[in-house]
Amino acid sequence: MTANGNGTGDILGPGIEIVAQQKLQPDAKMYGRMQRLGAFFKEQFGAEPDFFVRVPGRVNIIGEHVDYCGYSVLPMAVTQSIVLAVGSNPTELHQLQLRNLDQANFQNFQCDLKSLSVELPLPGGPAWYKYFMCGVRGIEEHLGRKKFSPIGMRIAVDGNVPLAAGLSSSSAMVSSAVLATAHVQGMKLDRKELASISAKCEQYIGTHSGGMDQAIAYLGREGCAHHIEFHPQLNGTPVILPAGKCFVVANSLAQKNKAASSDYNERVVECRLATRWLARHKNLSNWQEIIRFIDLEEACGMNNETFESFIKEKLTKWVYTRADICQEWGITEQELESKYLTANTQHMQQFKLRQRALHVIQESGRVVKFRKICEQLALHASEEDIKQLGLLMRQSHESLRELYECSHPDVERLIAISEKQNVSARVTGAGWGGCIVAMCDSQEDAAKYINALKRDYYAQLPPHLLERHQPNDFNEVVFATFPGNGAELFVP
Ligand code: NG1
Ligand code: MG
Repeated sequence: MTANGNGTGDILGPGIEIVAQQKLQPDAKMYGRMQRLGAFFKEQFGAEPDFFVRVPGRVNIIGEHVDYCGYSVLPMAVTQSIVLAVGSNPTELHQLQLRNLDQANFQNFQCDLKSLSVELPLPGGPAWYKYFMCGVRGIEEHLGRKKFSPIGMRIAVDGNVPLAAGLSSSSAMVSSAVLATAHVQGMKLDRKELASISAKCEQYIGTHSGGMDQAIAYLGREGCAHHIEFHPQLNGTPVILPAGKCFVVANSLAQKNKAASSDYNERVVECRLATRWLARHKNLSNWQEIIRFIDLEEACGMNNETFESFIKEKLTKWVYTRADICQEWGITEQELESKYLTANTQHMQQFKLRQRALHVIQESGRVVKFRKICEQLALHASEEDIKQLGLLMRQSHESLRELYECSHPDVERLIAISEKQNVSARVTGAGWGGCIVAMCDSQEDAAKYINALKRDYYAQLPPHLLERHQPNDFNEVVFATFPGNGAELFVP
């Protein structure tokens, strides 16, 4: 394998059109990772891997907590990624063997694919390999049990996407498993199909997430963000970010493992309840089946403004109780639990339908505006337009903090420092900790901003955050980021 030789380092994917179409070479960094991971693979399994898969994490620039309501988002792939080295398993034909390069933190895993039908979520909390198994299960389901051959795989994993930080390490893992398994099964899938399968199967972890992360993991392209739409079908439009602008990611270091908490699903449940509540007020006979705001908007021919007014008119309370909902719909609490709540939200007593609905509708409007302004800016620079972008990011954050209640005190400290530096920033990903994304006017400004964050945040870390983080230069937790490519498959 060479970094730039002809043929030997080519990306090919017999059966995977997506990769066969773009004949990329691994860049020097990727080449280095492949070398290290290949050596680890050999040490673990005594053979060379057959191919490598790389799937990036992502940063969402705007459009938070709207994907599962059907609305569009505007993320970009980051350079941090999960890399897999994959080989067949000639001795134990049906065994899947997983090894993580970070042996200290991630235990080995092995299972028999023949007796698979992976029952997910696997018991005992969200261990790393379960995300991988979601991907295998996704392909198994897509093919159907009859066509799925339980071909054993040996896999070595190297990930450098920060964990539980809102940069989508989980989806990078699930999507890499989907791509690797699809390739081993000899399937022909395009990027959108792979993204849809990955989005669907990540739900086996127990989170009722939307499809943003998996979509950008496959559709990402160097140099541009993407406007990803989910309705009426998955579609990605490249968006050129304003010339000169530099996006910075800063990790609060407050970790949030969504799968281990019910916060995320609580929001999903509230959105679904709010949708049905409103659909019922529109006298739609199938109101119980309408669970995404976008479907309601379409069914009633509303637009962003009329939808917002409708919410304000029909969802007047700040807090809805179980009794409020049961009375309005003529159902019992048991019915509420069994039909309308998810497995991990059975305990919910209160529902902030108005606030959640307003956030989603207003945020979805901001995404559309953000894209439009970027397109205008590509034609001619305007100070006013740039200001608008910053404003949209700030409004997004405020809404996530106030209406969606998914910020975190450590995230707020980062936001306050950003405000002081006159930089527009917002929490990115699901929130409750994790990262912020900030827009700086130039690379020089970004460098200054990063220094300010290092001085005012990272140099002052409270003990509970320092424990997990040896003080170093913090370059891995606060960095300028540039849009990278989506998933790739390399055959040495
Ligand atoms: P994070 O927390 O970055 O993994 C999650 C969801 C997205 C989206 C965002 C909030 C998963 C896999 N992803 O992202 O679909 O809803 O939260 O905008 O759970
Ligand atoms: Mg995630």
